[in-house]
Amino acid sequence: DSYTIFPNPQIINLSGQKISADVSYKLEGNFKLKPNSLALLNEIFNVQNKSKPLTVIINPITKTDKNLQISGAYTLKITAKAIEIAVYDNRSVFYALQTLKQLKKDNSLPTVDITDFPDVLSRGSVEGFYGTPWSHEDRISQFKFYGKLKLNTYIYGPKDDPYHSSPNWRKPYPAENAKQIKELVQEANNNEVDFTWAIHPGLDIQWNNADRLAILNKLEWMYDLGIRSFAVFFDDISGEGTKAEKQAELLNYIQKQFIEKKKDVLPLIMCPTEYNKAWSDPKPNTYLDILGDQLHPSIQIMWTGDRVIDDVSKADLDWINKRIKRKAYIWWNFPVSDYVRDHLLMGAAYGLDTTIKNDLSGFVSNPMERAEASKLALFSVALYSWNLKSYEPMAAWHAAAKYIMPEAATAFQLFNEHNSDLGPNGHRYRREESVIIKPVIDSFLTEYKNNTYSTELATKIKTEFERIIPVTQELRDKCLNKNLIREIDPWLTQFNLLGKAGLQTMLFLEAKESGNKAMAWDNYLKTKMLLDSIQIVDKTFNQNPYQPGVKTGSLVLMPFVKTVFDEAQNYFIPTIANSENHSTTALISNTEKLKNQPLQLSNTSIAISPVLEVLNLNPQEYLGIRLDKSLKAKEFHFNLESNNLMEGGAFETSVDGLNWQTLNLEQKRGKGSLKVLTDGVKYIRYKNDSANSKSLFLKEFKVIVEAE
Ligand code: LOG
Repeated sequence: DSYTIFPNPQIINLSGQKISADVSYKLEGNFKLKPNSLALLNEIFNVQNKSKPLTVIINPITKTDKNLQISGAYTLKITAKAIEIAVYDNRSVFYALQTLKQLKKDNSLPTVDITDFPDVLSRGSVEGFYGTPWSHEDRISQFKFYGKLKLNTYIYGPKDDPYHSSPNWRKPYPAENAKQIKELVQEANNNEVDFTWAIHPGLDIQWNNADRLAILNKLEWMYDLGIRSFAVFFDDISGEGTKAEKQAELLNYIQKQFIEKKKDVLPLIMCPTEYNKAWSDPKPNTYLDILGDQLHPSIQIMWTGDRVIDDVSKADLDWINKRIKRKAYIWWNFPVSDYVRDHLLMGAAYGLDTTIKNDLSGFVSNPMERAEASKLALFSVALYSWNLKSYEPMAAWHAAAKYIMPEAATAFQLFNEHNSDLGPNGHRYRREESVIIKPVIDSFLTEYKNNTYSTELATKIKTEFERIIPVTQELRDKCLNKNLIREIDPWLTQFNLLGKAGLQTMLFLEAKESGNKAMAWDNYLKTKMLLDSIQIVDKTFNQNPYQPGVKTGSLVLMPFVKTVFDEAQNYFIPTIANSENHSTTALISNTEKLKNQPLQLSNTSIAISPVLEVLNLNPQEYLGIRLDKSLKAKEFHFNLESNNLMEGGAFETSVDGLNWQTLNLEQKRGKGSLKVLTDGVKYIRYKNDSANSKSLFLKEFKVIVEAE
């Protein structure tokens, strides 16, 4: 028999024997169990069968092994005579029993000797995304999942909770929210999860006594709700709030006046303003060094890597740890999708260095606003952060699909395989997708362009589309987790349509190859209808104001279907091909931060994809759009959320990109629009003509167009 335990124990020796677990148990030893562990014991054993109870002995760890001096560490020895468990703390008992539960198969337990401990002290998630915060039910469900997978940390910090951030961080939660938070802390405790509550005061904090008391008051209120772990976030702010000395002073004040006085709270965590290398000042004695020198040594500092969204490597950690003079607490921005909201991030969790266990103090993942779907990636985070060197991303990804949806694992895996990449995005973070079929598609297209039709390759591609079509129905029918299905439902609809459209394109090619023009025409029309349906789904569901729509198979499968479809269109009606012409449409800007920001293009509009974080425009910097020469600008809509946009700043248009005219327009707090634009305008931009840097938010920058 083989036993797979998630996460993988550090040392496990199976001796090949089995004992019955269909019996009751008798507790011995001198470690007092908490109700959550007692409940687990009662679940594992058959308490009705009192005939020959198994002796379960639980004692504190006596071994001097340094590895076992960490919360959650345990040893577990099963022999024919007894189950002996040694523990570091309550969490250890709970984890030893989670392992025991996973070892139980067909009412028996293997005789085994396990020594187990986590590589990373704090492991879990940071609910730190923009968008709709998780629901109460979502969070409860997360904690149950974390308990089973030995994740011990949840940091509460949804950007769009007004009581976590501005405007209400100074105020107590309304009664209903407070009640829910109390319940959540309970549920977290039951699952040995530390519930960390974070405050995000930096958007409007004043560095005065009133505001530091406001923070202490808020932390007190949260303490009264049961919170015993706290964080202060300074990410995504500008102006006064960003000063390193002031932040350090405030945090040290909280450390002295609150953390040290309470005695029963965990070390304070902070997220810096410069939370990744790309956005940090590289010069010595600047922001990060100031935090490193001045912050009380027991305060943990979060870090996202070389960039906002990035892999995690030894070199990054060496760089940052030296500056902050402590081990970084990793805030991993995966599978968060708040900057690519039309995509689901169901890919494998790869890009994580497996040699850095001694270089980090925590590892938390920022997930998607879709809580249940995020469990796929969080499963891998649990495996990685518990036992780095045994982590294999692909194996973990497959295991995750089986763990989360045993009732339809193969179908779920296929869905995940084709819903991994993010599409082009300002952070330049991409994931591989459709890796099994991609080489087949590439070879097929190469041969096809050389006028060779490979029946063998075509059949393989067709089979893949045929496998995709029934996945949607299967998942909707079989999946027991209804919330998961609700979250991904529009993508399921789209995935089915993609399968059908793909199949029709392959049938088109077959018919064309065999010279059956009527059949080819029929398949072309069917493909067209399916592509129209895909378009309608994209314009109907998930209509958020950032990246509206529903994209599936966007890296490999969809582009393939479109390529073949264009081919078909050209074959029958060459004149109507390429109705949307955006060939020279582009974003124009001289600021580094927008270098990779994508445009959102349609037949009727061009928009810069909104940016979530503050954008600092230095003097003379601009941002705007160039229209393709075939297009005429009709209207202009913008929202740059700023109170001083027009003080030394202006909107300008140009015909040639060289000579610029100032636009006269109405705006309020950086928001406005203009109905008619002069004929011939091909460029439109906002420019900072002042002597100072300007902070704004790129919420909307959109030109309505029509063909010239
Ligand atoms: C925010 C975070 C957001 C994420 C991805 C940090 C520390 N802060 O760029 O709230 O979910 O990136 O968009 C962030 O990552 N800012």
